[in-house]
Amino acid sequence: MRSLTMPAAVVSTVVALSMALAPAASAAPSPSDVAAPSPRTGQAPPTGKHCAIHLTAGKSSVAVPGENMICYRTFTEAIADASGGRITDAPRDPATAVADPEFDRRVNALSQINGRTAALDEDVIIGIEYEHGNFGGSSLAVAGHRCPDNHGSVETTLAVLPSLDNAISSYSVYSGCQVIHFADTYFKGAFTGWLGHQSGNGHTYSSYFPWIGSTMNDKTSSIAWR
Ligand SMILES: [Ca+2]
Repeated sequence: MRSLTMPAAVVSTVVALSMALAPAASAAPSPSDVAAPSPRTGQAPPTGKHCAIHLTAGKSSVAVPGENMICYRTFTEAIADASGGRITDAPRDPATAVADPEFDRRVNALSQINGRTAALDEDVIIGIEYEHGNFGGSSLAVAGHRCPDNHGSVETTLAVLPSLDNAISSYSVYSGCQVIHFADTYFKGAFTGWLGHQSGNGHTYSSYFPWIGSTMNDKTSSIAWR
């Protein structure tokens, strides 16, 4: 609001008028999770918490903080961790990264290591979860099995959300995987259905979901990839 100098009585009238109009404006559906794109995208300081969890072979589908999951102040650090040190210069916030086709290409390229396809126990980023709509706020980057079998079997599971529990509003899925979100831990309760590219089969494409939908918004407590 501009700085105004006017008599107190006029100010009171303006305030009263504003208050009278306010209910109609606030009654419009406006999910706070749908973050407006920042006009300063790329310039904003990092906000929130950015975690990386590894769910590859022999590791639990439950996080053990400090063992298979570490949280950071920037998305850059979380992606460096989740990618096994192969992507060290991702943007500091996830919304900027998602808007960059090169970031998408590099995440999907993790499935190829020096010209060969990654083994199932090698770190591949299979999904990223976000606190707000349009990939904003805090994030959780998940390293797990690539999805090699045309979605025939579940490859990676996260039975209890160690971060962003009941807080996910958008998500992306990589490395040819599909993903399903459940409202309760251990894959129970309401769910989204399997979503992502129609055919994985070892290919390296991604799918982006800027809004998980009102039914599941801020409810996810477990996730699986296939
Ligand atoms: Ca839940």
